[in-house]
Amino acid sequence: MKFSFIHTGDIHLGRPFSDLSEINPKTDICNNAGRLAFNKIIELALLKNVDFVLISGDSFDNDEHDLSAKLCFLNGLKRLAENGIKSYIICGNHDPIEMYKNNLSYYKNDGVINIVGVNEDINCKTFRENRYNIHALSFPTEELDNPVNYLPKLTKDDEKVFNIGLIHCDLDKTDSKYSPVSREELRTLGYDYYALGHIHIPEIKEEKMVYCGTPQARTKKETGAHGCYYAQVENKSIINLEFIPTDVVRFEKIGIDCCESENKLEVFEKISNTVNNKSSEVELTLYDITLKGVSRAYTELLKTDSLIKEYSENFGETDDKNVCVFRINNETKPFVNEKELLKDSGVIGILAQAINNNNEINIDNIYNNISKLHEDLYKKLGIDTESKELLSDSLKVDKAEILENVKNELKSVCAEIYGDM
Ligand SMILES: [Mn+2]
Repeated sequence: MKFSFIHTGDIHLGRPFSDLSEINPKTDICNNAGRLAFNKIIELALLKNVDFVLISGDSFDNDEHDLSAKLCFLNGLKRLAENGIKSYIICGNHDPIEMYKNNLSYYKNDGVINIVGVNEDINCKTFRENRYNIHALSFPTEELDNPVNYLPKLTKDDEKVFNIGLIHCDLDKTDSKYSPVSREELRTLGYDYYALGHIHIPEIKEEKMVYCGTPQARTKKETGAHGCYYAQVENKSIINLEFIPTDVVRFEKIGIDCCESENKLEVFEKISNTVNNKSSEVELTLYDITLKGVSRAYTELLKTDSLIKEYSENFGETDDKNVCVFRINNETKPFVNEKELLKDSGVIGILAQAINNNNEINIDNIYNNISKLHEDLYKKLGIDTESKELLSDSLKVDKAEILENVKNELKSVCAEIYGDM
């Protein structure tokens, strides 16, 4: 008893890229990426000659179902059908059944293409085939409660074959509007594979519970490779579960150390060298850069209105490679002369000396020194003895809390001055 399938979902056809507003890198590629990624999945299904394709909800991004998105989806499913590959599709929170009902003439279930809840008055359905059952649950509207309230437990006959749950849900959540469910609850269903949708980052949550992720990332949060899962089943167990990338455009985050950079130009050159030395595995890799470290370029970077705009104008066009910087986040720290800090007569000086003197920072000493500093300040400001005593009493009461605060302050000041310690 052998068969294979592809698990995809969260295709979000029609969804534009976000986070690219400031610059426009190769807009055409980005505009077509979602459709191209879906087409790659269809090609993959044909190449692997799988028995069926699972789509775990959110095929479309919104109720518009614009014509090119509809065409892309329907043509893909038709190509599968023409090659004897069935498709099982559920509706998610972005494309619930009620949206398909507005476009009913486009979507006709024929036993080969199956969109659960469209052309029928149910939202939960079990497809019983020779070698497998698929228990599928669609969102009727944009919200749904716990999926185990709908999905069936297995009968004796069901247990003879491989059982798949096709579910759009928020796993490990309790307060979600989008079909929240715990792993324990899912396990009680006793299925052999849970084809999950809703979360856009691909992840095998545990042996049988898999989020396929979106085949094409659209936002800077969706970093890394995106694709689908290809599964081979033999004798009621999965003998191979493989993640196959299908993305055309990829978001990557990199941190760049600016310790050695004297000015903005040097920072920009470093960014440019870094990204141009990377090879893109896809048509376009979009880099989200974070500048780090203590740098002499700090003030110049800080004063620049839009680093990404300035970088793109001067460095963006020079490369014809398939990499592009789309965001520059400045987290550098100011360069500080340690000797100057040690000479400081205020709190900073006390902290700097404490750090300089000892690896084991003596918090009591710091506290006493700061108290002394305050005392001098009271004298200067002419605060009378009584109110000073009251203040210092209250300080004593909260000493533990104050020390904790000083400790935290100290940590953040250290990180600011010396970089992360
Ligand atoms: Mn969703």
